[in-house]
Amino acid sequence: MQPTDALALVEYDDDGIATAFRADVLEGLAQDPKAIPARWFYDDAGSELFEAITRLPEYYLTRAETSILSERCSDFRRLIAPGRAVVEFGSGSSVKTPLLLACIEPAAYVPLDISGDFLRASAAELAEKFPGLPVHPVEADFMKPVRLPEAAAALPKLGFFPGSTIGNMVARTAVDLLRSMRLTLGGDALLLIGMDLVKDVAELEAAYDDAQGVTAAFNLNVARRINRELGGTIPLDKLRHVARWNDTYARIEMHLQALEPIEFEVSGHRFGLAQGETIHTENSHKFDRRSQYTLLLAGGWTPVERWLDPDERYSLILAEATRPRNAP
Ligand code: AVI
Repeated sequence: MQPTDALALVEYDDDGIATAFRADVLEGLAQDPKAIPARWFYDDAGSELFEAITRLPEYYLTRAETSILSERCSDFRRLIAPGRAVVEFGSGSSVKTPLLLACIEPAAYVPLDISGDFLRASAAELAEKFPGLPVHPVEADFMKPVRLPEAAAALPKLGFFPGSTIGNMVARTAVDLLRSMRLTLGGDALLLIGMDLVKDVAELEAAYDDAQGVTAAFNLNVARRINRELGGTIPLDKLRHVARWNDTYARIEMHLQALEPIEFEVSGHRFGLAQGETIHTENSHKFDRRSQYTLLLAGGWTPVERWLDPDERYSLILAEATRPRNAP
């Protein structure tokens, strides 16, 4: 995974120090412009802050997606036959996943996550809610093809990738992921994927720079984590959270911007930021129908149906694995 992309394998050495974290941070801070991959947001504090973000009035994504999932059950039942193994990419959400599972009569549920702790907790919660449903959690980096447990491998699959997490990846990484999902899920698979939409810039920027400052705390937490885990000396009070729309790439970018010139160390290496210089910490791409279809098709998925929430701010798309055929 190259810098600025989300979600990759985390490797821990014998001392329990995230060697991949150190490598990414040192490499990213040596770059111009500086960047740290967004996946490092999600330590315990960062995951809690993200949960708090999903409840903010400005952060419409989670509520919009949940409303589509609860209102479109009859459509899902029509398009997704019973008996599929639902393979969720990332540990399941306690609200969204049950809405889908209760609707479509799955034969198994397979949550995939790189973090064993989150995975076990959410799998146990799900198993309790759906006592008759076989649950097979798999601890794996889903950015690469994953071998599924035998009991699920024999069933037709429905991939589930909610939350617009695909938007945190640059196009090349998003296409790699979609192609690897197709390998994981098989040629007869379906994929239900959430994707946020391009909209009014003020509304987008507010969603990523909320009045209570929760997103600012989420962004700054990665610098706090560097100080704690990598012997960093980043002066947190000299950094400010910036969320800005990049129209060329159709994405909200989050940055940490230096309020004055600063110097600091990370793992014994010295770095500096000029006043106004930033560390780029996240991309959150937004889509329209055409850009969604182009991305899905490039990744080997043919769109079947697309739903919007009542305010038309967010979309959920059902796609099927594209069958190999000669195209003109
Ligand atoms: C996880 N991901 C889809 C969130 C997003 O909206 O891009 C992460 C996030 N960053 C700031 N607020 C939320």
